[in-house]
Amino acid sequence: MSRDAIYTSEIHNNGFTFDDKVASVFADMINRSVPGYGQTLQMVELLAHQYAQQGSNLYDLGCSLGAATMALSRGASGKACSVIGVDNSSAMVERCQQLLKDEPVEIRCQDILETEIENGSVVVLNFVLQFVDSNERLNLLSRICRGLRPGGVLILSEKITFDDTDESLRQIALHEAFKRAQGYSDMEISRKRSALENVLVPETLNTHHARLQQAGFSLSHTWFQCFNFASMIAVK
Ligand code: GEK
Repeated sequence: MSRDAIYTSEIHNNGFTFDDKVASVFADMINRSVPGYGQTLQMVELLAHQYAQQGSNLYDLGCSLGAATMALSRGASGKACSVIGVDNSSAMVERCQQLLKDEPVEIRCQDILETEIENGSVVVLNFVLQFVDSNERLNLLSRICRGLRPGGVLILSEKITFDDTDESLRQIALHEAFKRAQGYSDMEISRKRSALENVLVPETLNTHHARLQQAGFSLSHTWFQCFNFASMIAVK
């Protein structure tokens, strides 16, 4: 796995994009930046095992290098499901298709706002909705809900914010301590924070749950949280 050193020395004026440089170190970057990332993947497999319905479609929207796509595929094995990973970064998709070339999954280069969701039983948005324009989020979740079979689920993992300023500051400090413990320097942490400004737009758990309800899901709850990262499950 190539080590992420993108923010060690360079000046980044263009914000953050999922280009070839990011794709080439992405596995290392996400593992060392998102506390609990490995746990979310393990549980995507378990949740797919629990909720994948025979002969249905499973979607990993914003699949990057396909880690959650593989978790879906393993979790649903034996149920004749079609597993579809979608990402609009060609750098990610090319690597993903290469990495998963022997796996029974389809990887598409497409904007998830354009992906038709049909006959679904499990849809995953693993740290992706946070990059979607705020005005498009409800529409996307509504389309996902409509494309699910009854009893189907959405697994939604996100970086989150907090209404309480003190809690927010504490959780951000803990996340930064996590990144330092993973070997990132204060300079790298601060450059990455600036690059993600207005690119990754996090929201509170309350906002997410209210929107999931508005989108048509019958219930949702938070099954995981580590500092300012959380994962929810919403059931149609
Ligand atoms: C994982 N889920 O390893 N359409 C398609 N792809 C998009 C869009 C969009 N509109 N917006 C962002 N992406 C993965 C990790 S990373 C999370 C997901 C992170 C894609 C983008 O190209 C990138 O590959 C991914 O969403 C976000 O479980 O970097 O923090």
